Amino acid sequence: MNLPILYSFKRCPYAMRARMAIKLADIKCEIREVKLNNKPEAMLKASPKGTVPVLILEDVVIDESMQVIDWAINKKNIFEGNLTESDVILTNEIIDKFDNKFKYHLDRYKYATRYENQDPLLHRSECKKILLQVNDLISDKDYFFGKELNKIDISILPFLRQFRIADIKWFDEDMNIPKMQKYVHKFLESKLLEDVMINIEEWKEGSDIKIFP
Ligand SMILES: N[C@@H](CCC(=O)N[C@@H](CS)C(=O)NCC(=O)O)C(=O)O
Repeated sequence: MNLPILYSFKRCPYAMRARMAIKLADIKCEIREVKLNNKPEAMLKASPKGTVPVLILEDVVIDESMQVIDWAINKKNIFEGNLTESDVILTNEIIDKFDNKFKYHLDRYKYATRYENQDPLLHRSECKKILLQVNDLISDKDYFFGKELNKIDISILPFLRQFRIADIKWFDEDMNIPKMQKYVHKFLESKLLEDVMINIEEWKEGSDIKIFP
């Protein structure tokens, strides 16, 4: 049987969260690192919208990161049964908030020059407002819901990492949301992040097969 093919880009937060789910589920894939300014024909043929991650299975193409995560969770029952019904509802609400509102302001903070007439600090303060709301919901243990890693952690932490990178000193020293800062740092020091942030040469037609994880 052919391995699933995963088109990925190391620093893309969407691809990162998909790789984390695949790593946790330990599903072997052929990983193809792409450059966003030079997307392979084969990827665009499978998914013309041209975003990563793209996961190609025998019978279906999954080109939305949350769907890749759900596929991996369901296939291997990772995170099985450790959440209440209201935690599941909260998970969906928070992921939605990050994918839409937070990401909107994050892009205009981190990549302000790509947008016209945008004040990056205004967008940073909008992001901070969201973080303050979310902060009240985070446990004081290692992960969002306590001691166990869950879908919510792998889904939102890549965006928090990106937010920090926009101004590391401000995030670490001046943001002043200690629980959130601790939550992000725990992730930055994790083996899971190390395992998914591997350097892989750009894939071209005919490249050697690289297996992940
Ligand atoms: N909703 C998509 C978004 C994926 C996405 O936007 N990925 C970015 C990279 S971080 C991308 O591929 N952008 C296309 C481009 O820059 O050409 C998902 O969750 O998979």
